[in-house]
Amino acid sequence: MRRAVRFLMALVVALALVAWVGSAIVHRTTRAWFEKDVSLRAQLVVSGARQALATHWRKEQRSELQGLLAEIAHDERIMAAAACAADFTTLTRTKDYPDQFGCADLGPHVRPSADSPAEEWKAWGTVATLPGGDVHVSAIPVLDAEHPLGFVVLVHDLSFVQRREATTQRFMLLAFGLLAATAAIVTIVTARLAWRGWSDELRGILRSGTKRPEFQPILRDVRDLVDRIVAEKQSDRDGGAWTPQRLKHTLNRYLHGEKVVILANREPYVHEHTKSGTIEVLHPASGLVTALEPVMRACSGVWVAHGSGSADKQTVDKQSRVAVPPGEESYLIRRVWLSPEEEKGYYYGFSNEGLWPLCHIAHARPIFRSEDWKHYQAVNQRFADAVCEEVDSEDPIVLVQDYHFALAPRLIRERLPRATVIMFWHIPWPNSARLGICPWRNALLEGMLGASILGFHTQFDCNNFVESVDRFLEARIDREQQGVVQHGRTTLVRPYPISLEWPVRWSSTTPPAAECRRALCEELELPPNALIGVGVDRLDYTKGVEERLLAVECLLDRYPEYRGRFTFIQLAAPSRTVIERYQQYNDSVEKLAARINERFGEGSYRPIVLLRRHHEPPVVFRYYRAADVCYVSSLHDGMNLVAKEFIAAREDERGVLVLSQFTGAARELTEALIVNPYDLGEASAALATALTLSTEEQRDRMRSMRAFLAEFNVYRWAGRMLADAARLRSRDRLTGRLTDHLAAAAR
Ligand code: ADQ
Repeated sequence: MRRAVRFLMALVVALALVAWVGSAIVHRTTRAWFEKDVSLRAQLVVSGARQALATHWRKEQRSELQGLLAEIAHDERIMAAAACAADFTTLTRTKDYPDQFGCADLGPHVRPSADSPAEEWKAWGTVATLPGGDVHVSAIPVLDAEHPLGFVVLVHDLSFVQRREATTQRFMLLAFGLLAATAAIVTIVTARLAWRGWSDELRGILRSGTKRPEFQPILRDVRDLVDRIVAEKQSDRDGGAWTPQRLKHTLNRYLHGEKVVILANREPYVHEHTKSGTIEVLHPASGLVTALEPVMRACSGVWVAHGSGSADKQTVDKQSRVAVPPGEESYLIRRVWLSPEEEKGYYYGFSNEGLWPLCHIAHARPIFRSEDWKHYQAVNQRFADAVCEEVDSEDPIVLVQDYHFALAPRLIRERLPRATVIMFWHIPWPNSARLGICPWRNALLEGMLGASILGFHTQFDCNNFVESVDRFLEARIDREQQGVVQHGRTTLVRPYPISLEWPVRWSSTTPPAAECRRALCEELELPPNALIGVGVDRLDYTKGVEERLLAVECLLDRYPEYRGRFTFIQLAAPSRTVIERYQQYNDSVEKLAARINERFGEGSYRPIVLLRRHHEPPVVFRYYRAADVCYVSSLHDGMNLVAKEFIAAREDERGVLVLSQFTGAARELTEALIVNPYDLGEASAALATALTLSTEEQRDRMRSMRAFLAEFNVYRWAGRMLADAARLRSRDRLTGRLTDHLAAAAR
């Protein structure tokens, strides 16, 4: 209806425009015609009366001439007439003859010059406006046997022309309007009939599932379009920023209260025994947990994870579940227990000595042992089973997290064929040549393709994955849909760059920047005017901690003014310490820090403060807030949430982020100072720039990055992924019903 009104309005405007232009043309054309007619008429009148006129003229019979003119002026359209002598004096004129058309004024138009011969005399006419309306004035020569006697002036009333013009215009407009309206109605009716026929046909095909080959491309496009429109409409309706409420709302709409099951190796809350015999709850240092925990708090459900804390077993119920967060209890952790051999083979071995270095370009050699692989397979099966025990429908939504569970999507699908499994890979995906190192690459790819959606941080990782499938598996790549089709099932491969909750809850409980700074300087015995740099990492060789410390050394080397003033604080949570490579890394970082401190330390000044322990998030946020610069120097990183946390912590819009170009975050946080961490000259120069950046420049950069993070937060990340999954599921449900229906019909 609205569309029809809009169409009619457009039609009316178009018609008005056409009518306006049309009437101007009609006016000009008819006016020219009428003027020509009047001129000819005047000449006819004069030539009809020429004989009599010439006779009275010659005899200078003025009263007879006057009578003749009065007779001519009897014509209803001729208002007045005058007879002018060859010398332009007035011989006679009718009673109401207008003064402005004097013989002397008109004469030169008839006779161009005083000695013009008879053949140069010519009739002349013009239109003039009198108070009563327009008139046409014609001056026509009167000749007597080739000898000019003078000329007659006839003044024609043109009001009849205006009347006729108005009538013609009215008629034309009416005819035109009728024509246009008829054309519009015919067009609308034809279009509606055609549209209805086409959409009936399409609907019929969609409903019946008929596989008419000629319609298949159109149907796919229509489905895509409908999906996209629905998605856009939904997000428009939700509107505004992504918040926990909006995520909850989105999930309620799509999932109708069903719970989400997350499978991740790391649990968000670890219960540990303390030395004093009590139990404490710790937040592990993990980017995955940092990102997913707020999502889980927003949408509830079950988080299936390895129970790794020393007091974990004491805090669960009979089903190995515990409600978290402490005091809030909005979702459950289902803990899975692993034997030390399982943990060694699956976690430390295959996951962290094999897959982790395989996926990161950080010059660590991947180690693949077949015993580790066996454990990896078995543990994946155990976790997949645990997930299947926790679901509450035949087609649940399951979020499988990270490289510890590459096989789980297929294992879950085997037990729950209708599940919508989203696998999110938090680390980079290697190119196919590098993946080729792994003896079980095909099994990994097959396992992951059990998912309905495969998410990576960047398009680059998606491309690498698709290229690997193309190289190693029998599968079709659907580039248009960004998917892989295998055994008739499609796995969408999409980028979903992860982020933080916004605002980060620790930010609101952290004291203001000046206070954090003062407390920190006191604690570390730094002078109040110290320049502070900060790094926050798990102690992992991919994080480039060595390169970072070397860049600080280079800074002090090249810019001596910072010696004694600049202190770099490295918070380093020990990680995977069972693995030899990590022990070596720990040692070499410690040695390096000691060497730099030895070289540039003086009195109580030490340029590097290495705090090698786990810090709870509120403490980490104090460091972020106190710092002048945060340096994230990963050699390769899926995203890197430390960079985003630093920005989130800086409500004061101060501080500078120096960020490695090899992080996923560098693609989003473009206002950071982006560096190649291997290039110590460049990195140290960036640190020096950061320390001298004006407060306005700091503010502008921070403001822009904070605005980005506020919009692209973790609720959006989860919301988009879950909404995509839910849409896939409703489509699968439809297809499932269709298949059942067709199967029943075939029986
Ligand atoms: P991680 O490799 O764990 O994550 P990252 O994204 O940097 O890396 O997150 C680390 C988290 O641990 C942050 O929340 C940080 O505050 C915390 N943390 C680090 N050091 C700490 C310390 N000393 N004490 C306490 N907490 C500390 C993986 C990928 C990343 C990806 C995330 C999320 O390797 O690329 O960004 O998953 O997908």
